[in-house]
Amino acid sequence: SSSLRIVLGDQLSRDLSALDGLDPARDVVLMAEVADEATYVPHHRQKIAFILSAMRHFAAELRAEGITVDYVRLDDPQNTGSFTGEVKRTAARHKPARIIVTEPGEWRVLQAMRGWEGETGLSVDIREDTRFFASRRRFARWAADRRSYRMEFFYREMRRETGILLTPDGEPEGGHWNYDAENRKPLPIGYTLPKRQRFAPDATTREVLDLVARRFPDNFGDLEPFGWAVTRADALAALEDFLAHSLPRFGDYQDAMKRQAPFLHHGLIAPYLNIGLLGPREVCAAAEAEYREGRAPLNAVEGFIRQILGWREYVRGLYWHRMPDYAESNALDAHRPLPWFYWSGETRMNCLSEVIGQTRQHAYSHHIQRLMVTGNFALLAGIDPKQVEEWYLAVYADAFEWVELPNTHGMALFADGGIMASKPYAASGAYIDRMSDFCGSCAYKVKQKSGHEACPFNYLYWAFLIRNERVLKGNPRLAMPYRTLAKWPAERLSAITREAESFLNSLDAS
Ligand code: DLZ
Ligand code: SF4
Repeated sequence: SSSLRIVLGDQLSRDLSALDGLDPARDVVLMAEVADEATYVPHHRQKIAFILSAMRHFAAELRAEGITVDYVRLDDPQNTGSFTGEVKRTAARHKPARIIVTEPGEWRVLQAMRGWEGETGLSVDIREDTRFFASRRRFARWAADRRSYRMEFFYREMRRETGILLTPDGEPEGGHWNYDAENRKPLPIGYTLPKRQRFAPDATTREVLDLVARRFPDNFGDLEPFGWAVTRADALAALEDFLAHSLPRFGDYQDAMKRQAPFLHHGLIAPYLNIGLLGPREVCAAAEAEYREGRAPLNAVEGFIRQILGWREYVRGLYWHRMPDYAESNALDAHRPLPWFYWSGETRMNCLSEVIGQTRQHAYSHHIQRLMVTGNFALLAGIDPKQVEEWYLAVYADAFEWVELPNTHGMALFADGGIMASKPYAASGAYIDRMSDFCGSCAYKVKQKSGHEACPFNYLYWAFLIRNERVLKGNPRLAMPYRTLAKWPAERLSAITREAESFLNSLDAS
């Protein structure tokens, strides 16, 4: 009997479980551009264009194979604007015997999917997303009985299970699991960065860019220049470009930041992985081959593979393991509204205006900028986690809730109280100065601790520790700064708190 197969905008993989066993003679694939998905957060315009264009290209590839695709466009007058509405409409049109879909990347969509049997009267087969190394069950088995989940241990199990970067006797390649200590170098002065391959929009992408310009004139973010790959073939070319020119130095300068240099040696493939144009297995295998063939050093390859085999799998496991409660915690009781400059980029703090500017231009900024600049500021300022999370989910082309939420809520904001991170990633201006060239041209002085010219990160850092003393003081990884604080007279502490409050109160909320 016939089945209706559903492919969501972040499920653009030919080996998707929802397409397993598809019979082109009888089955129909539904792909729908729906207003709900474009508006549940105010996405960056490039992110919307990227997803819609990739969806249109993927539909064309399925059709070229002889598969029937019912493709609903955003501006179709019949479009109901929601997944559920489009599933009902398509089911009524084709009268399939059942519906087959792959579990989605967001809790809210899974809730909707669970209502589809009731809505359509058809059986709905929600299949596992087999594109990940670790199933949700596999992660749950690891997480059972643990109070906190440290990525490093999960990652070692993944290495053991997959054999990636192991010696023939099952030991970690090179004798260590982790080479992070080698991966924290600032960029040398005058260093020439590799040029990155970008992809010129074709006719399909042009049409989508016009659509997005018309429908979302006021959303955050530049629409052009648009340089993302929107097909698997181009995503593979982007991967090749990264492996050949950027991977060898990826490790050394993983945490470095530089003005006007948003990409450095980063992979730029998270958007492709997260919508399904590339798979994590092929990406890890390709990176491992670079090491085995002697084209890239171990610290780079291990660092890169850890992001995918370790981090990416771990955050996804944690998301499904802890949702929906995970999103609700607010361990540091943070309630300040998101400052308007997160959207406008208008701030005299140069690090923030650089990173937000890159984000606006490219719907991208690299991990250390997300963690240690925009994330660190939100942490120190005590911004409401929900507002910060909405911003991260909206502005990055790679952001879907399964990956965005744990990274923001747990890693950047410590809002989960330490389920993910063993300490808050709080840092003063000195860290940003060491890892970037942002401070030299800043209106503030990074070495100044107080006064109107002082780098705000400096007093915000101490004010953060003072404000959260009750929750954080017992944390062994914060023993050093709390010992320092204990030596300061009470007037000094209250002066820091006053200075931080008055700075934060001067920021316009969004
Ligand atoms: C993010 C997004 C956007 C902007 N638009 C669509 C769309 O029109 N159709 C679609 O199928 N998916 C879209 N997506 C991706 C979905 O939001 C994503 O599948 C869910 O968040 C589940 O991960
Ligand atoms: Fe950022 Fe402070 Fe450096 Fe300015 S001085 S760029 S605010 S860290």
